[in-house]
Amino acid sequence: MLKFYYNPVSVNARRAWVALLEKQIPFELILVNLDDDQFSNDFTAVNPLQRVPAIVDNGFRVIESLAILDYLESKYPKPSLMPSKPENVATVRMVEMLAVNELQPATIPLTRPLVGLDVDNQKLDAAKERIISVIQFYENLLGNHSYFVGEDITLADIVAGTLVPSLPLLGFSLDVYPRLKAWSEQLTMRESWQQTTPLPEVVEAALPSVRKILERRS
Ligand SMILES: N[C@@H](CCC(=O)N[C@@H](CS)C(=O)NCC(=O)O)C(=O)O
Repeated sequence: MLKFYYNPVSVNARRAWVALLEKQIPFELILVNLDDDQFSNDFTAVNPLQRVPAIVDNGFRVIESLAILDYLESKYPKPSLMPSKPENVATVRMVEMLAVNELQPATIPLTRPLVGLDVDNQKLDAAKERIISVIQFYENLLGNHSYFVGEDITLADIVAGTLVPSLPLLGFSLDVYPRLKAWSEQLTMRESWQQTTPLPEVVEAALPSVRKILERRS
């Protein structure tokens, strides 16, 4: 059975987890405690970069969440989470890359105070501006559709939709983005989102390890 290495508070892992559930792929959930278990010999053998997520499927190892999503889509094409029309492929990729390269890094300055780390006000303001640019772009892109590409969920919704709904928890309201807010509420009602939402006590318990990770990266 496919092995999925994850941690419940990892956004990177959650996008792969949601895709596994949406595709109804049977998998074994393997917890990697981010309080240094990521550096163990066993896990380093799975991912030499020592990060979650990782999967091993029939002995084939994949690291990097977006690569995992592409692998799952190719290997388990039904139900499809990737459209085929060129414009739609581009839309999915744009949404994914903006989430991973722009939005996710911009949430770090907002997260730092929550784990007791200081944050430079200039960096905080720049991060907020970045977040506004991305979510305004998402808001426009959604138009009157239920999802980024029409009426069916795709990888775009999974990647952005495992980040955007957390923005209010970081003090960033979605109230002035009504389409994105409705999209976000609709996604969080799906079984795959409900199953992968970390419990508040799990988040609370993970704060010291999140702090250590952020300290190492700054
Ligand atoms: N680009 C990677 C990022 C993976 C990543 O940073 N994972 C974090 C958890 S969200 C991690 O395992 N951090 C452990 C550490 O930094 O020690 C992906 O998309 O899979």
